[in-house]
Amino acid sequence: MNSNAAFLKKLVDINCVKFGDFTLKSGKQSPFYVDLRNIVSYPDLLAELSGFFKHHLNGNVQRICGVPYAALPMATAISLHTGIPMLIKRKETKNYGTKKVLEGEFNKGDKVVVIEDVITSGESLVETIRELENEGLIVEQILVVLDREQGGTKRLKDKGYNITPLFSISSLLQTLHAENFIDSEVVNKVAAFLAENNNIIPDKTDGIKQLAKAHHNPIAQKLLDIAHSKKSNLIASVDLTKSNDILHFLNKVGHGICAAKLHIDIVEDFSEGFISELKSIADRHRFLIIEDRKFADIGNTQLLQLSKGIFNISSWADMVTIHLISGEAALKAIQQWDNNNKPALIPIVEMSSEGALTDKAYAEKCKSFMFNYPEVIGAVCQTENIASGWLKFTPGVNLSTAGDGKGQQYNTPLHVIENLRSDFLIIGRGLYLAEDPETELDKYLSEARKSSLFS
Ligand code: 5IU
Repeated sequence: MNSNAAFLKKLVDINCVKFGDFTLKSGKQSPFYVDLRNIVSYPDLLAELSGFFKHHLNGNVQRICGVPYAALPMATAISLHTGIPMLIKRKETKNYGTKKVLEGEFNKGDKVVVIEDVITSGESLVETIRELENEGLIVEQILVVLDREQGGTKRLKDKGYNITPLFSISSLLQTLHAENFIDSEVVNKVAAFLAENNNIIPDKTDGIKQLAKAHHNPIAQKLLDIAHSKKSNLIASVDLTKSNDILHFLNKVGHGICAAKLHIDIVEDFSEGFISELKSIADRHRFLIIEDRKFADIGNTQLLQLSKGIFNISSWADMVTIHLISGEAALKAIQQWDNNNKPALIPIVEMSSEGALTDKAYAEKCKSFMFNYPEVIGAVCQTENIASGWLKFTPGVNLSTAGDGKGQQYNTPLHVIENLRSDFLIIGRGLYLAEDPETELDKYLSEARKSSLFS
């Protein structure tokens, strides 16, 4: 018996691979079951496995990262075997604010190998990779113990990743059958199952659904739910100055946006009637309202600006933008504010305009405290990465990247999604100045839907 066959046989012996009738999480019946976690009870097997991994490892890999939990001991074994340092990716960062996504030392640009136990649709690997890349790591290689041959490996390859499964279910069957450990009936049953389930398409929007469920803030949950059901992460920035123009425009594009962003102080004919019409359009088309007020004063003044004056912003805005220039105390004042109608806060960490003073050091300072406040749901930024689970909103988005001659700098939707890794795209003149905003909206939507929020 060769070493592969002996190893695979041992996996069956210790119940990591079972044949029979199993009900999967999806409710589907499966003739086999794989769970490699039990391998931790067999250090000799773990050591053998790390030998297989080492054989496939690229020479230039600088860090090893296992996907929790099953692959963590595997990554540790490889690290001990090769001397390559390991990183631990936290599983639970989403609800933990400022806690680190990764434990262990690394530099941006380090090449990492991701270790996974089993790949099915590839969904969880896609999420892990995204988080590693958000931290500045380069995913050089992905090594997986067992490919269930249900579409995941192809999915990762199509995305351009170098992924190698050590074994596949078919090779496992063949090997075990050749050694007479399983009979033809089992082989045929599994083969029939694989033929029927060779391309599990993960629910395209499962990621965003999960994100919505896990989010600490109900307004963010609502925004994500809307984005999920409309499959749109577009926010229309409606910088029109007449209330009828605003309402008319939103009636046209409302079906394809998850939020409308306003500057209420530029509306020439503001009235309470305008707000009630705005809200009814928002209800009808299911989108939220952001007031881009960019609060930037001391705590007490901000509370007055939020709730007093003719605009009474907190009575209608779901979200507001806020500068953190006055420091943490101003956020704390909003946190301690006794008001049932508190809008969610979107701090401005970086601005899109040429020569903006929001540099790296400023962004770091903002990020050092803003996630401690439950009202904060994410940030407005350009290049900065936002802690996993918080939302990244990016303005300065246009299909044409020529500036506006007044300092605005534009990026294309695809650049913003793929390179800046933003969750929500804020489009102003690109939409409301278009001759036919609805047709233009479709163009933006088809780009915006390439976001990993929907994949
Ligand atoms: N906006 C920016 N950049 C920023 C921030 C806000 O453009 O950094 I903070 C606002 C200004 C305007 C909208 O209301 O987003 C962008 O409109 P255009 O797409 O028309 O440039």
